[in-house]
Amino acid sequence: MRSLLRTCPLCEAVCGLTVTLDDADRVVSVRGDRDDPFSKGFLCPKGASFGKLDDDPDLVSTPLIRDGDGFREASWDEAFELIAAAFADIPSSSTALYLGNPNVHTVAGTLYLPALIRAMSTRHLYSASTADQMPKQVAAGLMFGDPLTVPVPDLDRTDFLLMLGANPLESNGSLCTAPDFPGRLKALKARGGKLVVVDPRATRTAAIADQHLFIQPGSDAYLLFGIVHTLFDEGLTDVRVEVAGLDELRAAAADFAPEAVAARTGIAADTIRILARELSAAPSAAVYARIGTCTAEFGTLTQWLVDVVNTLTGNLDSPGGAMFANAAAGGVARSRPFRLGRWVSRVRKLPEAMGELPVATLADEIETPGEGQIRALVTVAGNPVLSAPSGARLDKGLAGLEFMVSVDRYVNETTRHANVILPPPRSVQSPHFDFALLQFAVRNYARYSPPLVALGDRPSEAAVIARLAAAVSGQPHAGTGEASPINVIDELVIAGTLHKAGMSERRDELTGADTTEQRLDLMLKLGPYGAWNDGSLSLKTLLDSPHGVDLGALQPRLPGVLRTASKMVELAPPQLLADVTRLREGLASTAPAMVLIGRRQLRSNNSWMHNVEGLVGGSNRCTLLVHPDDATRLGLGEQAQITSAAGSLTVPIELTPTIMPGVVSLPHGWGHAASTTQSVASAHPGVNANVLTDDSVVDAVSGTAVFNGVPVTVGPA
Ligand SMILES: Nc1nc2c(c(=O)[nH]1)N[C@H]1C(S)=C(S)[C@@H](COP(=O)(O)OP(=O)(O)OC[C@H]3O[C@@H](n4cnc5c(=O)[nH]c(N)nc54)[C@H](O)[C@@H]3O)O[C@H]1N2
Ligand SMILES: Nc1nc2c(c(=O)[nH]1)N[C@H]1C(S)=C(S)[C@@H](COP(=O)(O)OP(=O)(O)OC[C@H]3O[C@@H](n4cnc5c(=O)[nH]c(N)nc54)[C@H](O)[C@@H]3O)O[C@H]1N2
Ligand code: SF4
Ligand SMILES: [Mo]
Repeated sequence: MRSLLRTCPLCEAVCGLTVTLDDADRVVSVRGDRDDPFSKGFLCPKGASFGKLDDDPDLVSTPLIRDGDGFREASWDEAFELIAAAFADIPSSSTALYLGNPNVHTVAGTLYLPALIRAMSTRHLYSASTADQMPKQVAAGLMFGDPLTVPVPDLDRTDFLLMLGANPLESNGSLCTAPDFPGRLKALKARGGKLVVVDPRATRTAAIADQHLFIQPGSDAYLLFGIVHTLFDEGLTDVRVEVAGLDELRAAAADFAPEAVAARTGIAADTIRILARELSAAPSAAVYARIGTCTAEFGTLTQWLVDVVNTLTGNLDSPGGAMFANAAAGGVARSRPFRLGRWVSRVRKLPEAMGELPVATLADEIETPGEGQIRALVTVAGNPVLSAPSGARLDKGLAGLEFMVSVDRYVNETTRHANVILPPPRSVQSPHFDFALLQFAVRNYARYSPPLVALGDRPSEAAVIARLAAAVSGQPHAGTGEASPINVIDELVIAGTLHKAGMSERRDELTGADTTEQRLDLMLKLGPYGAWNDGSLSLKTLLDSPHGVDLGALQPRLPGVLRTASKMVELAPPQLLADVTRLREGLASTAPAMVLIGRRQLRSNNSWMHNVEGLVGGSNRCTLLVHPDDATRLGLGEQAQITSAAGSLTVPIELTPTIMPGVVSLPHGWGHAASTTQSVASAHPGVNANVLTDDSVVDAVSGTAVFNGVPVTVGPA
């Protein structure tokens, strides 16, 4: 038995874990690491199940190759030969890549997918981002010049937090890396601060708030514009950073007086005015909005208005307000301002964002004949059949592809369509560093976890992705040692980075057990706290501090982080003002009689944690939340039939007064197919919420899927 330290890879809260392994390298217990300076011992039920997930007997452990209706086990060489041969016959413009959410949590995803993306050399790049946070990134890109420069609420110091469309008591937070988010909210209240939650459902987070406001789904942009209008109207603005576009913004807000948006949002005009006054009067305040407001009709406008309010109230880049983290191994600073829509999708002409096309048009691109029609697909850590809009349509599309490769742990609803499945090793065999999530942390912090268990004869996930990059692009992929694809990629990246920094002679100073660790060493040394910069941080200092290193509270970073051409915060980007016209037209519209929203469940994570007994059942059931008044009015029994423009489902209902009348809520990630190897999940299948979501409806600016505010009809089953 031995106890080792590792960061939890299961959500964005990056908690430190103490993992006890037995002599056969199996995880026997998991505790929160009390000496982690950021998470201080916090652990949620998912983190506690890390061992069960890591040791699930249904995990794929060798490459699988399609064989009739099923799969057979194959060697790595055979699997990659098959992939290389298939891709040699298909033009790269007819190949596509879909990247799922767990890539944000793996070293392989952050450091090696760029090579795979380059190797595929196709415009068909899709990811879970356009079913998630792309509106936030587009808004940040247009306002600050860099889509990764996303401000986060300074949770530990703020006096007033306005939270829209987030439920961190279940999700543990997103685009706001904050271990023990619940504890941080309680501390906010304990120091006399105020928490206001805006949500069509009285969630567990709403239950601990000082005030909860029900809102008509999809109308957050109206509420925020009402606040912006009031700030101008009542002379409450206090802009403390250099901004461009203030006059255009004021003009755009003119039509959105609280009285004009009250009916659309379901929030009284007086309440909106008071919110504006409170945000302006608080010594410090932050507005934070997440998934409920991103995957909605006006997702990007909403994310823009969040930071407009933060700016107008003097809280952008100010302690207790909305601040920018300074990550130890952050991304490379962009040289040119972010641009949106550099190209458009083939079929629906939807805009490119950050090099990606919207996942809401993936099925169109598979189904629609013509040059550039998708014939082959690679998925890495994604389950779009359950996570993308119009999932049933995508399910059919994937079945008809000429060739599909999936890098994934499971045979599931998506990967069952693959010709080849390439499994990553167990989590305990993978290193961990949060390259992406620490850019959105509420405190600057760094922690590195080397693999806890040796790989044995399995390749790392990084090596799998590197070899895949070589195989799909006709490069030699079978080499070992210095000739292995991963080494070739790493040496190129290291040489390029050193050259750019004018430090080419320092190659030999990089330390690490392999070239992946050497890349981390390089990023840390060149980073803001780095040994080759102003500080002392390196791979070695992190290895010497396995509980993690606290790098202090967030510091003001403007104007340094701005990449806009004006070198100012852009308050009125033309691409956003253009969509305000659409928003204005919607002022007069009335909400559909019944709309669908989503929800997250504490012991779940999207589609892939339903195969562990302890994580299914109890409160984690796939039910439709319905208000009792609606149930009576609609004559509902135990089950309801719910129908949208895209599809129809029969689902058990759960009556609760916590949901707004006229709104029903269904969690996503369920709808497990029988023909997978996930024995526990297929015994608790639930229904696929994305049969109901409609891929023809997107947030116009970013192309992001709309999961909240979907018009539906509900009746007895
Ligand atoms: N209706 C509705 N739909 C939604 C949402 C919603 O709120 N409502 N939310 C959206 C959001 S926010 C997101 S992020 C997306 C998620 O969309 P996806 O990322 O497509 O879906 P996941 O269910 O997260 O699938 C993750 C896959 O990665 C695999 N996996 C897990 N760990 C690893 C690993 O270490 N390596 C590899 N290679 N594979 C691994 C799992 O087996 C699973 O197949 O869903 C979106 N879909
Ligand atoms: N336990 C658990 N944790 C997770 C996940 C999980 O599946 N389970 N998924 C992870 C992922 S991928 C992500 S992206 C994050 C997301 O993290 P969060 O953004 O906190 O996600 P949710 O818990 O779904 O909270 C969204 C809230 O938005 C509300 N909502 C719906 N529509 C609207 C609307 O139009 N306006 C407003 N104001 N509110 C609305 C919903 O009722 C819900 O309470 O969670 C991550 N963490
Ligand atoms: S909150 Fe997230 S990071 Fe922390 S233990 Fe739970 S799943 Fe892991
Ligand atoms: Mo997500």
